[in-house]
Amino acid sequence: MRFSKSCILIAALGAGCSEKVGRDDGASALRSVPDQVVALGKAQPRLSGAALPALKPSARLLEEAARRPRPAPQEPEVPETPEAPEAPEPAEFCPPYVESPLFRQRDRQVVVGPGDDWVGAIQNARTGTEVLLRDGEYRLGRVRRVQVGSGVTVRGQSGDRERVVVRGEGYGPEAEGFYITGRDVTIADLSVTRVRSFAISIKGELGAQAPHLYNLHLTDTGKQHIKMSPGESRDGVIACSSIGYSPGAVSGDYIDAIDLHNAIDWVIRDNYIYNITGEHNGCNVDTDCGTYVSGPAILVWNHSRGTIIERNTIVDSYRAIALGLGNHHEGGIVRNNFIWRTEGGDSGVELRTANNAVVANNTIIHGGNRGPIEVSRGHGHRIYNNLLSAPIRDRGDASWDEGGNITDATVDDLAAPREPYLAPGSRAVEAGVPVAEVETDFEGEPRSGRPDVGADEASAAR
Ligand SMILES: [Ca+2]
Ligand SMILES: [Ca+2]
Repeated sequence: MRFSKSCILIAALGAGCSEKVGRDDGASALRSVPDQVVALGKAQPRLSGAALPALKPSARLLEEAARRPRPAPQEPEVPETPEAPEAPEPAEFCPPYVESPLFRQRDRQVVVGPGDDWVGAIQNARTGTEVLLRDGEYRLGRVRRVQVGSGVTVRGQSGDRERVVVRGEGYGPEAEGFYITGRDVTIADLSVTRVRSFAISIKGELGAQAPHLYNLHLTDTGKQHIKMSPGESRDGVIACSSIGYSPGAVSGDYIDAIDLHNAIDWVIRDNYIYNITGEHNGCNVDTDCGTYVSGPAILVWNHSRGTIIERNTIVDSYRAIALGLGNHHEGGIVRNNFIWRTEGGDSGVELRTANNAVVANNTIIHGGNRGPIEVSRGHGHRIYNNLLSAPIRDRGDASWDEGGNITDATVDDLAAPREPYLAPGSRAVEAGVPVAEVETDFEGEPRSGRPDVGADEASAAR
C-alpha cells in the first residue's frame, strides 16, 4: 500500500499537543491524523485503546512540560524507503558478555527456568549472585515488576538474547519489567517485550548506581524501554543492545528507547535503535491524548552530565539524540553515531539547555528534516566533522565552535543506504579537522591522516 506525499506530510505534521504542556512554539491545536500513518514505508494501523483500561493522568509534570511539541517540519523530501534491515553484526565492541570488559564476577550462580519461581530467585538474590535464566519464555503475568538489588546479575544462560524472553501482559496494566534498586546490577543476554511502562526501570532515588545493561533486545514497550528516574546515578552503561518497535506495535507518543534523568558519566554505546516513531496522536500509551510528542530515541536530561553516546545506529526514529531538552545537561560527547531516516521528523542531535558538548563525526542523513543538529539555550559546544543532510540549526540563545562539517549530504555520499560507510572516493575523505576526542571511527578503525567526515573513516581496503 502506498500513500501520497500529502498523506505522509500530514502524518509527519501530526505531532500535536494540547495547551497544557506549556508549548512555546505557538503551534495550534492537535492536528488531525489519518487513521493510518506512514512510517517505515509501511502502513501502521493505529492500535485501539478502547479495550484497554483508563489510567490516572501522569504526575510527571516536569517531563510533560519539557516534552513540548515542535514546529511543523518543512515539506519533506520523501525518498523511497528500503525494507527494514536486520540489526548489523556485533562489532568488535560487543563480544559475548562473559568475555566483555563489563563482565562482573559473582560469588555464586543460581540457574532457573520458566517453570521455576524465577521472580523469587531474582528478588531474593543476595549480593554476589548471578541468576542465570535457561532458554524459554518468562511470563510476567500479574507481576508488575521484578526487583533487582545490589550486586546481582540477571542474564540468559545461553548468551543468546533471543532465546530468553521476558514477556509482559501488553499495554494493559502498568508494569515496569526489571526494576533496579541497588548498586552494580547487571542485566544481560535476554529480551524483554510487551511491558506497558518500562522494560528496564532504573530507580536512581532508591540507590541504583552503575547498572550495566548489555546485549539486550527490548521491544514493544508502552512508554520508555529503559527509564531512569532522578537520583544522581553514576557510571551506568547501556551497550550492544537492540531497542525498538515491531511494525505497528507503537501506541501513542510518550516513547523513547532510553530516557535518563540525572545521569552522571554514563556511556551509551554500540546499540541498534529502530522505529522509535510514535503515532502522532499525543497519547501516553492510550491516555492523556494530545499531550505528548514522539520522544527522542536517546534522551539524557534533568541535570545529567558527562554522557558519552557513541557508535550507536538509530534508524527510522522521529527524533534521535537529545541532551538537556529543557532540563540541563553539562559536557558529554556524541561521536561516531549513524542516524538514518527517510520520513519526516525532528532533530538528529538536539542540544537544548545543554552546555559544552562535543558532537563530532556523526553521520546524520534525514529525509524531510529541519536540522540534523539543533542547538538552543546553550553554549560552549564543539561541533566538528559531522556528515549532515542539512545545516546545523540555531534555535536561539546558542553558540558553538564548528569545523569540518558537511551539511548537504545525501545518500549518494554513502556506499549504500542505511549504512554509514562512505562512498568510494567520497568528498568526505580527509575533509575533517583534528578532534582530540575522536581517535577511531564507528568500527574502531583509527582516524588516519586528516579525519574523514562522518562516522566512517574510509579504510584503504574500500
Ligand atoms: Ca582520513
Ligand atoms: Ca571505517
